[in-house]
Amino acid sequence: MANFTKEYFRMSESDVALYAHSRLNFFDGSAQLSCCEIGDGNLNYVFRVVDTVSGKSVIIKQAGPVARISDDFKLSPDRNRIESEILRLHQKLAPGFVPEVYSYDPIMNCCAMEDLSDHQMMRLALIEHKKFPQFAEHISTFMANTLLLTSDVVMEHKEKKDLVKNYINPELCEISEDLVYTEPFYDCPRNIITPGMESFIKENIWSDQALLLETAKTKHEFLTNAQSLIHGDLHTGSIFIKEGSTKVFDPEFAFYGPAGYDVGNIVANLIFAWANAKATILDSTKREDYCAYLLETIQDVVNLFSKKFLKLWEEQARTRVERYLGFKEYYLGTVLRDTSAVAGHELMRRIIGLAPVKDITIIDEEKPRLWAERTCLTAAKVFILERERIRTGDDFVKVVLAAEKQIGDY
Ligand code: SR1
Ligand code: MG
Repeated sequence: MANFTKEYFRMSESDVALYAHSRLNFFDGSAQLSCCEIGDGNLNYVFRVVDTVSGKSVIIKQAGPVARISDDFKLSPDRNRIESEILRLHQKLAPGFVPEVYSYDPIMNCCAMEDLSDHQMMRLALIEHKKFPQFAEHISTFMANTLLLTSDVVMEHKEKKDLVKNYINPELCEISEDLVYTEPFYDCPRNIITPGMESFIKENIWSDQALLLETAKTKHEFLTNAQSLIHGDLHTGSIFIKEGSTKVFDPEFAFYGPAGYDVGNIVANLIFAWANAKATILDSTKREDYCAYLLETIQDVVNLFSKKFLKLWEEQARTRVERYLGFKEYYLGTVLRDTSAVAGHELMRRIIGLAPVKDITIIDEEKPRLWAERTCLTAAKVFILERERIRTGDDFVKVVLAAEKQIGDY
């Protein structure tokens, strides 16, 4: 029988069923366990274990030594510790918005957590054109709480520095430094480019010196601004959702970085859903209705986040310095500036880089697909170049509508 207490190995489905029986204090002795690998992410192995007698179930997530998407990425399994600890911290800071973690195992580099099979991955739900009217409320609370309450605005500075140390995450950060901030901006062999997009990308992205200069600035902001303990990969594939419930998971990229990184990722991924809807819903009334809902959601996410961030600041700012007149508005302005830049980077890197998103790759007709990619890249440029003026929900939506107008119909 496999020994789970001595040395790490990558578990098969049957190993995981045995592991759940012998190592988790979760199932009865009489349980009949079945196990299935259900992960479709780029990095890890995710197993669902079900007791066919009682119906009880659990998720076990194991980190491998290399990424699933490519052996190029050798990754410390410490990411599983970071993920388990951050989920527990997020549960304290934003109760109800994360799955419950039952255990973390530093030998097998795996954690056991709540099975959210009654929810759906948000990206897939948006591709099915479902609406979630409470999402903006939920995610803005999650982001305002987790980002402000882990910052120097609220935390005692030495305690905050302890967290900076504990969540140093060099290998996962390197992935974002390369895939988000570097590779989309030159003809990198790892980039995946849709046939028909080559000349658009060369002319509009790789040859634009002003844009390249701004990406150097935003990359160094990401490298050096230890502002908040960020989720670090807050796209719609890191969210489980159902009517009335939003659960954020997968915080293995967490580290102390710019708060706007999380907000910008949410905005960009809602724009991918919008581009998908524009390109795939044939009925014009349904299309315009769903697209309007997504734009309104983007607007609400930005505006509600700003409102909640300022309110929480008033309630929780720690010292007199943070209460000087005008400082909180100045600080929020820098977070929104970074939100804009990151929205631009996320849009670029999912169209040009190694890790595309299904919202776009699922568009199988050529013309709408090229339209979606060009529109996203056009908006992305503005988000990066004009980030100093983009501050409100309305500003974000106007960038999307202007890009749509500029590219025209497909
Ligand atoms: C090598 S990992 C590629 C991407 O998948 C993750 O979800 C992150 O977004 C990362 O950039
Ligand atoms: Mg992930």
